[in-house]
Amino acid sequence: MLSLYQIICLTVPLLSLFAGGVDADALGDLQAKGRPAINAQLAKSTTCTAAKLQVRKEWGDITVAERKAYIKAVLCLINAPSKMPAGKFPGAKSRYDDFVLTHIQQTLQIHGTGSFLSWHRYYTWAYEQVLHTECGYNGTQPYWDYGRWPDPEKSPIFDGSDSSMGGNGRKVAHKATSVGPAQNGGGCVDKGPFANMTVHLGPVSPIADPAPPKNPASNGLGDNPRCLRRDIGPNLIKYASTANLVTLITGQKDVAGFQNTLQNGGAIGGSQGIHGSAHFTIGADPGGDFYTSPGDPAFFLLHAGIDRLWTIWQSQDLANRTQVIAGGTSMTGGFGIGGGASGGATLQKLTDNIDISNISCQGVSD
Ligand SMILES: *[C@@H]1O[C@H](CO)[C@@H](O)[C@H](O)[C@H]1NC(C)=O
Ligand SMILES: *[C@@H]1O[C@H](CO)[C@@H](O)[C@H](O)[C@H]1NC(C)=O
Ligand SMILES: *[C@@H]1O[C@H](CO)[C@@H](O)[C@H](O)[C@H]1NC(C)=O
Ligand SMILES: *[C@@H]1O[C@H](CO)[C@@H](O)[C@H](O)[C@H]1NC(C)=O
Ligand SMILES: [Cu+2]
Repeated sequence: MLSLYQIICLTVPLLSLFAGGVDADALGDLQAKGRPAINAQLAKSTTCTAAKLQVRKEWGDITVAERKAYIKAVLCLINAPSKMPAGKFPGAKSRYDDFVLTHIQQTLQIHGTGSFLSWHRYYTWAYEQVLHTECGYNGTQPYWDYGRWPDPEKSPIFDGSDSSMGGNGRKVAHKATSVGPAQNGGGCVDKGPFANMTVHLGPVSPIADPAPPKNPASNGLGDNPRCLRRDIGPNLIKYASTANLVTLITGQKDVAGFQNTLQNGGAIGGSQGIHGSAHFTIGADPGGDFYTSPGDPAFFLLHAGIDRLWTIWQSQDLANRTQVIAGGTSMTGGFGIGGGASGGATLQKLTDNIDISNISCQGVSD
């Protein structure tokens, strides 16, 4: 386990710097503005040095060969056996499912809490490490810059080509959900490298129409084989426009405001916030399930994008924004977004451990 303090100080400089000079957009400008502060910190560090930088890039800025190498590694995880104790979690069939399982089990402790940003940073980093150590991948985790692709079905991420993260779901008749209108898919993903992917875990909190089949176990951890579905369209991603991303970063001066606006919306981000709008842009099943959403492999591009936003926000005032967290230990137990102290949560501390269960990576386990 790492403490929240460690994850913040170890991984910001190592993991979250991004290619310079690529984006001509306003978010890229903020990234460039914050870069000197990060460079200065790197120059002072003996452990997080420039030589160790892993530079993550937007999917649209990597070559087709690089996309295919990433896809190949993800398929390797999907085809590798689970490392969870045999028989304990019947729906954890693959090594990929181990990640989904971990997210399901911790959902209420890692959203709307003090660890939202850092837990997902560590989780995405662990995934990137496992792609390296167990699947021979030598690139970095690509990210999704939501504002760059207002029509996501036409983006190289979701265009259904063999160098995409798969296409939309097949267009089927379906109804609006609680978070937005019916979009352009709704059925099984039938184009690209993840066509015919089988999802095993969940659902736990499905909103998709038509509803996915119920999991045989009430905790969603039973085996429930079904196709990967998506319902991609432009209706929600507009809340994660470049203008809104910039407003988030320039408008929020403390980490509570930053993380809560990101997750909760309000004036920007619609009813679901920028984070939720990106998730529900993938939608359907399991992408639209709060607990099971990592079951869609585009999840990790999405969360590398969240990680990037956090880093850009931090870099605008690095000294004040690196070792700070705010919020409680449980989404439902008080101190959550807008919540007061009640229901048994405590305030999260930087010394609290961050736990990604049995997923071990580079010598760091539990
Ligand atoms: C990284 O992996 C790609 C695809 O497998 C390969 O072509 C390339 O040579 C590798 N690069 C290094 C530096 O090992
Ligand atoms: C998906 O399954 C269908 C029906 O079994 C099959 O025709 C198609 O070739 C499969 N596609 C991929 C990419 O495996
Ligand atoms: C940190 O924030 C305080 C209060 O806003 C400000 O006075 C100070 O200059 C900031 N520190 C740095 C290093 O920017
Ligand atoms: C982690 O692995 C250990 C040893 O295999 C096992 O006893 C424990 O139950 C596992 N934890 C989870 C959450 O699966
Ligand atoms: Cu999550």
